[in-house]
Amino acid sequence: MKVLIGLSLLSFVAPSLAFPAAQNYARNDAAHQHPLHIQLKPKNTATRELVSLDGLWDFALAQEGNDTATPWTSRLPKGLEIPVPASYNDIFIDRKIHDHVGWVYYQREVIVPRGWSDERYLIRIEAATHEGRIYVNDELVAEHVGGYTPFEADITSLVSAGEKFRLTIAVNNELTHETIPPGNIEITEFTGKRVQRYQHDFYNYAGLARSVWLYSVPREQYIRDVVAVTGVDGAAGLINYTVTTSEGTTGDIRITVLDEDGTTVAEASGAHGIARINSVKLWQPGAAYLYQFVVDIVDSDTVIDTYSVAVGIRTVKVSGRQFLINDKPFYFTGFGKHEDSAIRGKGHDQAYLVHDFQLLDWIGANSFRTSHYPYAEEVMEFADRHGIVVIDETPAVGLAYSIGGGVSGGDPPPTFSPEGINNNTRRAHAQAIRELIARDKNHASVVMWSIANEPASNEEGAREYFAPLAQVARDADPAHRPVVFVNLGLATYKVDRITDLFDLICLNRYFGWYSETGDLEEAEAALEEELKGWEKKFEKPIIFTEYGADTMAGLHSVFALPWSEEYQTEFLDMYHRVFDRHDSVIGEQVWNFADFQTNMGINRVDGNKKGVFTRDRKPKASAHNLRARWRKLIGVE
Ligand code: BDP
Repeated sequence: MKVLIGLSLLSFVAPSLAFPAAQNYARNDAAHQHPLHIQLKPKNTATRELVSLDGLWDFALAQEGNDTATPWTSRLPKGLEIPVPASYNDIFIDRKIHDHVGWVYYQREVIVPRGWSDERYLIRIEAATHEGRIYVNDELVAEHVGGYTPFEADITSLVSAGEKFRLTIAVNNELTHETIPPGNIEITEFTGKRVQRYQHDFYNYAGLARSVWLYSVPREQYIRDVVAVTGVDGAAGLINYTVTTSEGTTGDIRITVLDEDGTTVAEASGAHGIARINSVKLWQPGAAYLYQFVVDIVDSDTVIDTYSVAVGIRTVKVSGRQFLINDKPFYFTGFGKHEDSAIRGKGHDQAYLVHDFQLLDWIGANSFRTSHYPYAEEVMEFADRHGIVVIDETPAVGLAYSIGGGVSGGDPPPTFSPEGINNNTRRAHAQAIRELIARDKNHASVVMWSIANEPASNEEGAREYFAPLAQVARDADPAHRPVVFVNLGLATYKVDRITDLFDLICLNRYFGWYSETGDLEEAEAALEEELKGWEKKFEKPIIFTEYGADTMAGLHSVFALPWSEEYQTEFLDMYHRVFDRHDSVIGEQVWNFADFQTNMGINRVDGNKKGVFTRDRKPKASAHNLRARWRKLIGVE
């Protein structure tokens, strides 16, 4: 077995073995390249109505072995009911559903409110993991590839106000070498089963894990998108804005900015412009302040459409080895997280949302990374309101075949190749970057974009693959936030090929866990050496975006041996000692906030146990140490 320094040994045996066979997998390219026509999150306003379609839906698996979705043209067989939002895998006591590879169907009846006869109305799916199709009665009306960003269907011409229709959402969980994240489907040797393999270390939860909406906007003149880029000019705050409206819009655009008391603090007009707030109150980490940026379309003194976006005014900048928020150096404390809880899988849950942020506050975390995919938009809004800083990540995880090679001991296949991560994967990746930024561009909490987690940045082809993608991110963000990728332990400063393309260095390191296991003295020396190497090579700030040790809650050891709560505590202390010796380190995000589910394998017992909290959010011993350190660091003690 190859010895890999600081490499995470994941719980899968990846395509060591062979590249995935090309999938006979129909994709409607045109459909999945389309951006949302109405980008704004559905919301009740004086001119828009919203009907939640969350609740219990009928559910069925597609016939076995199908490679393409059979359009569903009738009622689903009676029997299974499923909650939306939730991943479907752990809901039923049925291994076939848990392990299913392919399409599933969600179905329910929907009535368009009869008062909507003069409106336009749409179905919006916040996420269908990883591919979704919307059917109205028997008709396919929309399709989307990419499991963590929203899509929509305008159904105005298909169903009249007051009418009932059958809504079916088909969802496919298959991952191929050309999807983001990538994977491959293996046909088992003896029984010929189709099994989903993937390189990433979290369970491939699938289904409708976020909300589904039916909502209305005015029929002809409506707001499609708002971009609000903030700046500061002395004591004043600036909102440089662009409003996009429907083609038929003839009305005037009127902007009103309200403070938290509802007082008008700025006004502007026109589709582009700058709203100026004299004596601005800044959005600060730990002290959020949000203005309502209200956009009206006004025609002959009547408000035709109105929508408001919460805007936090703050600046973000990398300067030398510092990360500045509002021109003050910022030090990140916190975690890489997951959307993960028992039974729901990745299902969005408001109780977990609020409780997780309570725990972040309790422990002194001022930030987290949306490892390894965009989270529900409600999470971003909550972070905006509560002053938590976010590193916002795409679902590009598992783009390194070397990890599987390391585990299996065989020679890994090259990652970037026609049979592996290729031009089609890159197109899907570019799309994932654009959709993330299109959705999250106005969130004050988001201070940078992470376009990939642990790709094979040391391999041939990495630069050709990533240079255009870094540019996609830069072009997509009107606010020009810093762009990063998260570096894999194997891609040390000696062999990495892409770091110069990015604004900061984000390192995931596991000295003392995957290498130097149990030997913190040796691990400390290795970490020190690695950090010095990066510092010498680049004049950029460094964030440790992952470091952690699997820890079995309740396991104790006087020797602080691996897996014990004592080991996790001493392990984290060791990393902190090293960080404190280096001014280049401007952030620490422990892996992980909580234990989470992964594929079962010989390296994982009921999932990944690197959580500082258990899966049901109970603190392990290290939580108390972190709390003491972080609260002091962020100045709340
Ligand atoms: C890193 C990955 C993360 C894993 C972690 C681990 O970024 O997703 O869960 O290692 O091995 O490689 O625990």
